[in-house]
Amino acid sequence: MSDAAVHVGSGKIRELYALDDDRLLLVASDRISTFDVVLPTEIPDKGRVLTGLSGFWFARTEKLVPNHLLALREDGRTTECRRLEMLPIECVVRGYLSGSGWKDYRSTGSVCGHRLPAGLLESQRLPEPIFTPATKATTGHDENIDREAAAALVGAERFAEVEQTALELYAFASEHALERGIILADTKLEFGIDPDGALVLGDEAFTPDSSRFWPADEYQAGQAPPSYDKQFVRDYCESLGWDKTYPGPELPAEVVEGTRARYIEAFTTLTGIDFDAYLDDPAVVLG
Ligand code: PZK
Repeated sequence: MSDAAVHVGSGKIRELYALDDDRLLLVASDRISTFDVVLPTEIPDKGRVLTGLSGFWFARTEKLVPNHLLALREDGRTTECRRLEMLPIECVVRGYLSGSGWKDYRSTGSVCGHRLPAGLLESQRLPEPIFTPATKATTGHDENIDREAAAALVGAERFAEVEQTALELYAFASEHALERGIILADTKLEFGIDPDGALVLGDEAFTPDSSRFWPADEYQAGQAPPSYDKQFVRDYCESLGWDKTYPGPELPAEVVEGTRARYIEAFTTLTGIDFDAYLDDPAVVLG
C-alpha cells in the first residue's frame, strides 16, 4: 500500500483508506464473523477470495452498470476504487425467503411493502426476486424499509434506477451461480454517485459476506439451508454452547482448514479460475 494512504474507515472485516481525493483502497482482511461476532481466529486467504470474487463480478457486470473498481493490487486483497458519494441505503435483493425477510413475512405477510403469497415456507424461492432496501445502521442491525421510505432518502427517480439495476444484477449473478450449483439466496449491494451524477456499483459484490450462498444440492424449502462457507464454523460454535456474545471462541485447525477450502471452492466454482492463478496475478479475474 502507498505510504500516503490515510485510514478513513473500518468495518468488521474490511478497512478503507484514501489514496487521494478521487481514489480509495478497500482492504479485505481474513477475519470471519459468525452470529454477528468477529472471531479471534482468521481464515487464511479469505480476504483474497472475497476480493477476487468481487473483481470477477465487477468485470462481468460492467455492461449492466458501471462500478467503482479501478484495479486489484498484487496482494490480492486490496481493491483500488473510485471515490463516490454513497447512497444512504443498503440495496438488498431477495430471491428466497430467509433472514430478516423471513422474520418480517412471518409476522406481517409482507417484506418491505411487498405483499407475498400466503403459506410460504422458510427459505422458499419467491415467485420473483424482490428489492428490499434497508437503512445503514452505524451500530446494530440494518432496518428494513419500504419503497416510500427508501425513495424519501434517495429521491424517487434514483430509487427507481437502483431498484431496476439491483434486480438486473441479481438476475445475472444468481443465474450464473445456479448453473454452477450455488444458490444466491439474497444479496446486499451498495451504490454511489460519481461526479457526473451517474449511478455506480461500489463496495463488494456477490461475495459470501454480502450474500447468502447455499449449496443447491442440499436445498429444501422449509428448513434453513447450510451456509456454503460458514457451516463448519457455525456447527463448531454451536457444539461449544457459546452464548454468541463477544468474545467468540478460537477455532481449531480443522475448522479453519475446512472453512478455507470452502471459500476457495466457492471462488473456483463461480469463476472457473484456479485460485493459485489468482494469487499469481489477481488481474486474471478481470479477463
Ligand atoms: C465507502 N464504505 C463501507 C466501511 C470498508 C467499507 N467507492 C466508495 N466511495 C466512497 N465511499 C465508499 C466507497 C466504497 N466501497 C464504502 N464506506 C464508504 C466501508 C468501512 C470499511 F472497507
